[in-house]
Amino acid sequence: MKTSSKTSRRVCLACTSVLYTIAPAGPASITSKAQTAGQIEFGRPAVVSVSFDQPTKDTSTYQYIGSSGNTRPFIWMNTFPSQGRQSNLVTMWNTGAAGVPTGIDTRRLRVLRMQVTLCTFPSGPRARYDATPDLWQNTLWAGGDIIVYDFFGGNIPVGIESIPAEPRYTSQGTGEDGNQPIEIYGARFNNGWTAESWVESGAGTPSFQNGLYNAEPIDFDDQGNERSVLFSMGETAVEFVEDDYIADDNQTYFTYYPTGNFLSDPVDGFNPNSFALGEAYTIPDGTPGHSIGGAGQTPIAQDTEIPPGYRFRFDINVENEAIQNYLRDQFANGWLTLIASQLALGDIGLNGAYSYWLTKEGSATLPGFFDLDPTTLDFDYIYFPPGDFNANGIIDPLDRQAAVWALTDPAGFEQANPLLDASTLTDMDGDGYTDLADITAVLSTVFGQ
Ligand SMILES: [Ca+2]
Ligand SMILES: [Ca+2]
Ligand SMILES: [Ca+2]
Ligand SMILES: [Ca+2]
Repeated sequence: MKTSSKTSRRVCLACTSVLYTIAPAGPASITSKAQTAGQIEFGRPAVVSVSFDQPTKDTSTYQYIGSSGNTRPFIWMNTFPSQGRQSNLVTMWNTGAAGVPTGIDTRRLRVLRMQVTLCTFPSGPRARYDATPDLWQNTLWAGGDIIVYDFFGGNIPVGIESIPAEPRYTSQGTGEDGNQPIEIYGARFNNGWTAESWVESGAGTPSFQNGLYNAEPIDFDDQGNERSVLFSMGETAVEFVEDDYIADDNQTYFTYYPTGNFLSDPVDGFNPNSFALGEAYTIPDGTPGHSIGGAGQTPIAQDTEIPPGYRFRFDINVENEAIQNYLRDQFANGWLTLIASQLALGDIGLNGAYSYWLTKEGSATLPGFFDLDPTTLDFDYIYFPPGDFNANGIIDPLDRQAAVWALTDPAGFEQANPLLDASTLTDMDGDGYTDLADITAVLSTVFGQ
């Protein structure tokens, strides 16, 4: 049972140096050692590993969950029956306190690997597992019976209406319909809030103000533009009215029911680019913070009901440059925020199959039998401070020759070490240009030591 928050930071000290040749002229001569005028020793960048066994702060985008220890991606404010992203698990990580450089030229940092794990609450409703992305058209009304309740918001069924599939609905086949992947996204804060200013205690920061969620999930389109994914599923075209309804018991109820028509102006969705999808995986028995009564877990199959206290693993797509840039920008401000979302079908009676997620408050209040960490985060990065031209992570005399090379032959410099970007390294003040001020800074930083 976890009693305190642990954050670890580890620098790889076993990194070896690699010798590269430095050539007197252009890139053409780099490949020929016979033509080298000398040698420069590039370091292999020290890899820094950071690990959190719980978020610094976590909450839900849905406003009535509170800090009771679980949270649920659910849709209650969407047009139902349909799927929605109105409620998501928001996790905020104080990376600055964990030693990740802040206030930096973000191009000097690169995330090599990032993994998140996320655990379902040990009780509550169950969603089904889906390991693959779904088309947004698959999230629309698939056809079937819609239960009519005794009044808007009521939960006593009084009738059933059979409504065909929404015209844009697309089946993805057996094993793919009726389940949804668990996705990780970035976050956009609204109304002036930030991860740092977000208040968890007491009433805390409200989820919704001035017509906006204070934290909403975002992705990046194929051009790298930020998008909110709150409405990525499109709006269902099932038309409802609130009026008198003659129920199965021949009584008349003033309630909300489907007319049998579809909305005339349905809104299209889009296929979001998640940062990662949740993957079922093996956890050995007895793994601290990842076991129930000492038992770990085994992978579950596609389309099976997700067990209670079950953990998913997410490998963030750091090779995507828009995601890489998001992570860098977050680190520069000292906080990384990630949002987990799983679409769920909800009906007007607020029924549906969805997942409760374990928050840090929930983890802390579980009986000792449930040794379950909430969301966890692990990542590796490299960083080149201004003045470090030979990429060993520090400023040393060997940077002098490398600085001259980067300034006079950037193409050859980059060809010799593809991890390095000469224009980034020579832009000492990070304003996007290499100019006289940067040359002066190189002289004082690298040659003035
Ligand atoms: Ca799928
Ligand atoms: Ca599916
Ligand atoms: Ca150096
Ligand atoms: Ca500059």
